[in-house]
Amino acid sequence: MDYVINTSLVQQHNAVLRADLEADYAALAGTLARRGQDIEKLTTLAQGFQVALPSWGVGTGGTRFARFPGVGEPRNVEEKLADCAVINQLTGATPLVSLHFPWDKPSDPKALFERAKSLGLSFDAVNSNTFQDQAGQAHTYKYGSLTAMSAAAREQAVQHNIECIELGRQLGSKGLTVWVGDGANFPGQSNLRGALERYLDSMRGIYAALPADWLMYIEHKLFEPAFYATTIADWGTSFACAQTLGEKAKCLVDLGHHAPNTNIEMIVARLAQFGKLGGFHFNDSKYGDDDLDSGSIDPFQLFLVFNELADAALRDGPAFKPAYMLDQSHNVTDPIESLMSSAVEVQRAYVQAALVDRIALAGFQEANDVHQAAQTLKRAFRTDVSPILAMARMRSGAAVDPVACYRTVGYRAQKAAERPAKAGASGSGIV
Ligand SMILES: [Mn+2]
Repeated sequence: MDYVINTSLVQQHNAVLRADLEADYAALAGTLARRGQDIEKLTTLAQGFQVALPSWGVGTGGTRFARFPGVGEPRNVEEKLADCAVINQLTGATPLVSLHFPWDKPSDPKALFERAKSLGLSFDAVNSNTFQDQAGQAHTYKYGSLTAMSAAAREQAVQHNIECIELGRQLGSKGLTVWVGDGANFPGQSNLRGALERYLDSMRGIYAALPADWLMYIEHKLFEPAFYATTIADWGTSFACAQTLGEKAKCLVDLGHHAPNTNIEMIVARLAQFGKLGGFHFNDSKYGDDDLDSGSIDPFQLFLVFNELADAALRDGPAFKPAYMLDQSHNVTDPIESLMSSAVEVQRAYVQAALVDRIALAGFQEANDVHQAAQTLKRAFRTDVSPILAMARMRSGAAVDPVACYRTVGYRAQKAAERPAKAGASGSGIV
């Protein structure tokens, strides 16, 4: 395997922090033992956690006002993979990468597959892009893609998705995520029911091209770029479409794609109950689709989402396996640092949710002991599981402190020298 960071540097970093970590770990083990919880089981759980990286997240993102590029940004999909490999090497939690076409379209899919494999990476769901026009494209998506009035534009969008499936198949992917920004900016612009009928008709064409062992993830988003009526605006529409299309169609929950104060964990519970929870795009937000780092604004919400996932896993068993992916835009931080911290925050919520005493919780719910039921969740959320996460990393050969290690080895400075900026090459986006 090709390690991007010299493994001896990671070991040196860990050696410095090892004694402190072991002391913190032993203290937490004692606390958890008094609660009847085995820290070793939690550490094993943490070691098994995986969340996919978005290829578009390793370049600096931007807003609709401006993009302020960082130094040493990846300029092509191979360089994006190298950055993803760093994140995985130091966190031990991100061996999967989600590609976005045509941004990441490889000239030689087999070579890209082999390159990823040599870096210890494989490919999660691939993403299609019909929310912008590509150079030389025959039909514009200005007025929609899968829902466009133009049959030729719709067909072009369907064919692009089918091409994504074919590329993904060659890369070992097992899923296609479809997000369309289609909708209307003004009342009267579009017949609301007609647009959804066209969407379903287009999606049937894509669904028919899915290999037997693939899933199609339908991603909803409340608004933007359509500001009046987005065709797939909410989980209800997404659910209805997934039900209509068939078994292989599932719903994808992007945390930022909801109105402020929406009870996202309840959406998660509903979709899980009816077998349509396909996966997640994790991020955080304050106002809208901010695409901020996971857990940076509302870590309690992230915990409550994982609390529902833990409940669903207990009810549904091993068959319940939603796909975990990050979807963030890093505008003012080093994207590698943000993605490492975000992977750790999602993993933290996963482990905290495993701390919930579900038997006690069920008892408090049964007895209508509202206060203690709420406190049962709070107690798990308040537990600082950092030593568990750090120990899981050390045992997996990753870094005790990923960001500190990353800064020590000087990866960004090295890339700044090796990767002179190339205008428009980043392929970063907000999706
Ligand atoms: Mn998303």
